[in-house]
Amino acid sequence: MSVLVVMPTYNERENVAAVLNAVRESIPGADILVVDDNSPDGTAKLVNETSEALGRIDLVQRPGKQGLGSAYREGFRIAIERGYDAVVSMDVDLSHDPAVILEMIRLLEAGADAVIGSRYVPGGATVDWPLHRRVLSRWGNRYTSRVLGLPIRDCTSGFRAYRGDALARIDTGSTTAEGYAFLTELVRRLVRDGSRVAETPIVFTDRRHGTSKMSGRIVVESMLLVTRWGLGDLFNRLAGRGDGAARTDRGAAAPRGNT
Ligand SMILES: Nc1nc2c(ncn2[C@@H]2O[C@H](COP(=O)(O)OP(=O)(O)OP(=O)(O)O)[C@@H](O)[C@H]2O)c(=O)[nH]1
Ligand SMILES: [Mg+2]
Repeated sequence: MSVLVVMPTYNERENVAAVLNAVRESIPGADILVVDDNSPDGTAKLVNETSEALGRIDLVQRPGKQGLGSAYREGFRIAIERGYDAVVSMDVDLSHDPAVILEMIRLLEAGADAVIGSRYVPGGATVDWPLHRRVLSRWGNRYTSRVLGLPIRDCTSGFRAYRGDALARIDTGSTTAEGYAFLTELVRRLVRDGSRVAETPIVFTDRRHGTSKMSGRIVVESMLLVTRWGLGDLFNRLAGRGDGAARTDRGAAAPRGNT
């Protein structure tokens, strides 16, 4: 499979070179695309230097901070346009272990349309996260799965692999969420499309360098959007329209990886 690893960056100067090197080492055949929002800390300069050393690293530079959702929309648009078989997404703060990418690609080859690196399946974990982040993520995910009827335990993990054709089918360009709600928006579309979504365990480690971009606004956006989507589904079901429930035509949620 031809693979593109898409990485959004905002002020990741202390992490970006290490992540790029680790990805190239884990999966030497993969191309890399960094989407940077004019990070004031000079992340882009480090990407260019690393690119000269490693090759096959593209950088998209945007004029200013536009959010995680927008960065992925841009990265996925390019991935689809270039016809990659598989597209990987990951954070650039060393929270996601690039060694897992190979397992994700293996699961795509075994028939999954998308693979989510999941903290909430057996074998998955979060390490070093403060209690409030653990509680927010765990209960946020429980709420999300329940309200949207999604058979997925970690809807907000940004560490994923998708088949390029599955991404193209769900029209990622028309998504609207700005923050990590974008990740839920994609899972919801995949499941409704009938895509096979697998989860494979990951151990998520809190960033050691740089600062978090999580904000109250992004959390509120996620809660409001999930609630709005859930109410919309409920309304459609009550109104007798068939599009309210999660569909599983293509066998969504199976296979479940090595869980
Ligand atoms: N291009 C771009 N990247 C972003 C933006 N916001 C966050 N990122 C990147 O997206 C990845 C995930 O970021 P977030 O999920 O917001 O969380 P985070 O900043 O890693 O926060 P913590 O995990 O709490 O440390 C990281 O690589 C960030 O640098 C943005 O507005 N634009
Ligand atoms: Mg992070």
